[in-house]
Amino acid sequence: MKKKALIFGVTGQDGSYLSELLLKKNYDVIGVMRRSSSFNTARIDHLYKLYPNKFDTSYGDLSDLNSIERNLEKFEPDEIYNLAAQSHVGVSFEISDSTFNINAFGPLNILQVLKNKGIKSKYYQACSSEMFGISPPPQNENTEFQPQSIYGVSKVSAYYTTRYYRQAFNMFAANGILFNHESPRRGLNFVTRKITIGIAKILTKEINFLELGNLSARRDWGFAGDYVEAIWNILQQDKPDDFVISTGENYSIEDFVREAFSIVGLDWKRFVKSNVSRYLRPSEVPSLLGDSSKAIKKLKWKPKVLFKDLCLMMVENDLKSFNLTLDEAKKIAKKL
Ligand code: NAP
Ligand code: F7E
Repeated sequence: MKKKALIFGVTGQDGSYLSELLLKKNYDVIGVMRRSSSFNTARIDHLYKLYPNKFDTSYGDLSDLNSIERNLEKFEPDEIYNLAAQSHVGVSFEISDSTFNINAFGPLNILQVLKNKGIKSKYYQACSSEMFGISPPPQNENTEFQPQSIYGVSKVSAYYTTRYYRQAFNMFAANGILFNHESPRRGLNFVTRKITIGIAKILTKEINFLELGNLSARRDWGFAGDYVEAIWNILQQDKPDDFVISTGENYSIEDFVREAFSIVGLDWKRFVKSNVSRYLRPSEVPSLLGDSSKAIKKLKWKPKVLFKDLCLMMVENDLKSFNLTLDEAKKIAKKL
């Protein structure tokens, strides 16, 4: 039977890839989006056109309980994916109240409505490797949470809230503990995308150098397109459970910079200023490296795109947005 999915956070990186995946699987998809003063649908505009009868959006906000109630009662979805969040760790040091409100109270609001109204949707909660914080790598489902930011703390809260509703009220509520995942649709102020678009801007002389913070932190970077398959899979299990999703490889920010600049033939050291104070965080998560053995075994999931291909995909995409091919970029780089 055809399924209906409701996605909170549909305008974000993962929301757009997950919508595409579900639409290809013949779901009806309703995306909940908040009102914004400028258009925020660039990542999903193609879906309105491609799937006019299967894809639509509805206004709602995780901090607005009435809007959650209205959407859940109106659509009564088979599956709910809560991807909505203030997702920038660095920014969470500056706007901690709203980060906590959206990321921790948001899931509580949704789960309370589901329970109180007796709506039987399956529920997916987007949790994060940031919850592990300073726990040494590798990290898996049994690793202690030692978050280093309000973002991390808010996701720990969302994690336990989801488990609580599952255990206390027998609801199908599951957590995905996803490690960093990137793509050409990644927000411009996350470090990978900042680097790849920075290269295009250096080549087109829009900027002379790129300013970054701490280059020594290590991250386990995967491709968002692969990770939404795991997200979907988590809700297709017989029983609700929690899963770590990662590649099992980690690299430093410096490694990413070096690899990305080398794709166009530039020596990164000439174009990158590091340890720029405005990009340093009051507390850092030094090394994330996921152990996804459980997902590999139970979800039969594994990542397809790894570090080098991910870098190449993102660099090529950002060059393209400046009307440059890789060959043209290499020629310009030789003259810089
Ligand atoms: P993203 O691109 O920042 O998207 C976040 C989405 O949440 C956007 O659609 C945003 O809407 C929406 N949103 C924010 N505040 C909201 C509110 N008050 N009410 C309703 N919607 C709101 O994040 P992402 O990379 O796709 O990540 C998806 C989820 O996975 C997030 O929960 C994130 O914390 C988590 N996560 C991400 C990663 C990663 O590496 N990408 C890793 C682990 C966990 P606007 O477009 O209007 O801002
Ligand atoms: O930082 C360092 C920074 O902002 C990665 C989110 O999706 O993944 C993401 O959080 C690292 C950090 O991602 C700059 O200090 C250096 O060590 O790209 P990021 P994040 O903080 O790991 C987790 C799993 C999530 O759940 C989050 O939602 O890079 N870094 N220089 C920098 N970071 C940024 N943003 N900008 C810099 O200039």
